[in-house]
Amino acid sequence: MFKFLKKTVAGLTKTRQRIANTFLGFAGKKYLSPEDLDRLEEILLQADLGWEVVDKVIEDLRVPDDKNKDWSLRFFESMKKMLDGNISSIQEYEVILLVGINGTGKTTSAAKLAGYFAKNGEKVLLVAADTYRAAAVAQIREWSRKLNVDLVANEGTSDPAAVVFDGIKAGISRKMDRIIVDTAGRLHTSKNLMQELEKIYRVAQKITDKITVFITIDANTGQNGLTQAREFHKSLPLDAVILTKMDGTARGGIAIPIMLELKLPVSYLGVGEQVDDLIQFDLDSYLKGLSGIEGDVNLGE
Ligand SMILES: Nc1nc2c(ncn2[C@@H]2O[C@H](COP(=O)(O)OP(=O)(O)OP(=O)(O)O)[C@@H](O)[C@H]2O)c(=O)[nH]1
Ligand SMILES: [Mg+2]
Repeated sequence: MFKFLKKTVAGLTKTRQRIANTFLGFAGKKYLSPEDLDRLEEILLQADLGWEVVDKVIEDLRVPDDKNKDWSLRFFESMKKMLDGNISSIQEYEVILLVGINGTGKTTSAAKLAGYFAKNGEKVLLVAADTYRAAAVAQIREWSRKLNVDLVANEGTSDPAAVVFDGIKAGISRKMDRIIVDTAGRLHTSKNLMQELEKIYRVAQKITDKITVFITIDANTGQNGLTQAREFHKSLPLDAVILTKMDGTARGGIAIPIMLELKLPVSYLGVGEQVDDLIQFDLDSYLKGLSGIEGDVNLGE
């Protein structure tokens, strides 16, 4: 568990830096001046926590601190109060479909998930349903070799729905615990490609209803990630988000508006390019990572 927290904290380094420094600058203050609050507001908005959340946090922190509590701890508590009960989790079924716009980390996340499940002793099958680029199949084939998990691919077809159909069928008949389907990147504004995705989902559903759909969102894209999820959701029911490239961004607060505004759980964070750089989302670790609190927090409960 500690390692888990450490990894989340490390993955949020860039986002945390300015937030934590701001709180450090408030050390010893009983109350925050209007300038302090303005500064904090700006920093939190830059981290993509979203207006609604930032507004509430600022209101909470406006109240003088008579117990001399750390401001970062008060931030943590305020965020936790807002989020507790507002975060759902999902069941992860045997078929996992990864969707999202180009370059957001679908293939890498498919590989990371395959590695994660295989490590837990599950039988995993990867399905290469990105039929647009030969390099896409090569990329996932390379991962399947590295991870020593099975792969279904068909370079002879340009219909991804056909590959998905064959892949899921093969996975079920081979009694796989997980069938992880990598799809091609597509812009939510492309009508044809979104229709193709609808078809992929329809075809998968003909075989099983035990499908979990993850959208990968690159944390660097900020609020645009919300639009991507909203638009994809019109074509197929998204279950949860994998928020990728958290390691390289100062905008890692975006998980919060995703969960509060879209009501979509964030299930995993991508924190690097290696197979182990995927962590299950855990609210406490995430909030500690953001606020700069490390180690156990005693909330006096
Ligand atoms: N630093 C970092 N890089 C990542 C992460 N996830 C993916 N990447 C990198 O981002 C690039 C794109 O990742 P892919 O997995 O190929 O993205 P994709 O969504 O499959 O791309 P398309 O299939 O072209 O749509 C690669 O160079 C990955 O190594 C992450 O969590 N952190
Ligand atoms: Mg890909």
